[in-house]
Amino acid sequence: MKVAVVGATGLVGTKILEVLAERNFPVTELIPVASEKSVGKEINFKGQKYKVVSMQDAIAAKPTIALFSAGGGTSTEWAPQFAAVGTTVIDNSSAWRMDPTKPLVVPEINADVLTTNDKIIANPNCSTIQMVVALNPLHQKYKIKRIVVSTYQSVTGTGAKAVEQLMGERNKNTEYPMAYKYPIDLNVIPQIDVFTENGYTKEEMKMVNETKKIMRDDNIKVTATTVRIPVMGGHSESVNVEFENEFDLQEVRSLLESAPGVVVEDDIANQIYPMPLNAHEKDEVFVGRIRRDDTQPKTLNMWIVSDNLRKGAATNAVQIAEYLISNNLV
Ligand code: 2RA
Repeated sequence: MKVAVVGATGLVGTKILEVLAERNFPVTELIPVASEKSVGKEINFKGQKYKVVSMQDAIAAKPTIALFSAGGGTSTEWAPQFAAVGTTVIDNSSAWRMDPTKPLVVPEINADVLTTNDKIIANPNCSTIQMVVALNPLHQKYKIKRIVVSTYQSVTGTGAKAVEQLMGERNKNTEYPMAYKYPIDLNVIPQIDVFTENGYTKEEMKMVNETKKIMRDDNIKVTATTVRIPVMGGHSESVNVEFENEFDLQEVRSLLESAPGVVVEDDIANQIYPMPLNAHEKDEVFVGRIRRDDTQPKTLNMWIVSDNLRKGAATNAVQIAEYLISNNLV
């Protein structure tokens, strides 16, 4: 299968290539695409060198699937042009996520919405993906009423420049780019993306809106505070969730232990709980600190950690592509 990776030289694009190789995705021809300045650069895929090509050349090659991670502007301009030649685009940007004509997919939850007509498929925001993977099995059983989430997000979510800033500060280098307005090492920044007129950031509103679309329930109330922290391995989330119906804590644990894509790490007697250090380079969503919120009925607290470059982006996108193949949708 001809597969294009658009944004092939970025953090997520590079991870997409890794995941495609790891999962032995049936790539017969790889078409790496990046900005004009990167055209001609060589990338490695499964021990073979490939030259980065332009968007126009990639479209002319008519790939079956194009995995995009190149920002919203690029996706808005170019995804329809790939779709016009019959390519199915799976896009990591926020450009199409809330478009009512485009599916927003986490395979463990709502891949059944996909049809052969879907030529542009949106990959949800990383912080949304890990939360809904953990919460969906509980929603199915107890029906979620309200979610209060605070996130602790890796600098890798911002990209290579942010990683350079963190490493530069930490190693006391004199030269490094500033991805943030403030120092990030030994600090936390309570802002991810720009502020909107309601005082929330775009990142927070992504969690609010995408959760309802993926879980197909507009009645779910979500309020979020998203924070950038100086770690590499993944995003962490403190989630307080109120249900319509009463739950049993042991049953909650069992539901999570048997949930697709979830690993429960919850043994406080031995200080076992999820951490980005352990989630790094893994594809699962790790859940721990599971406990009842005694301050109000039918309410639970939990801690959710996942590698944002993997399940939060590359792995989820490749899993969508795998679903398309296994269900003859491409
Ligand atoms: C972030 N979720 O972490 C956003 C985009 N990757 O910055």
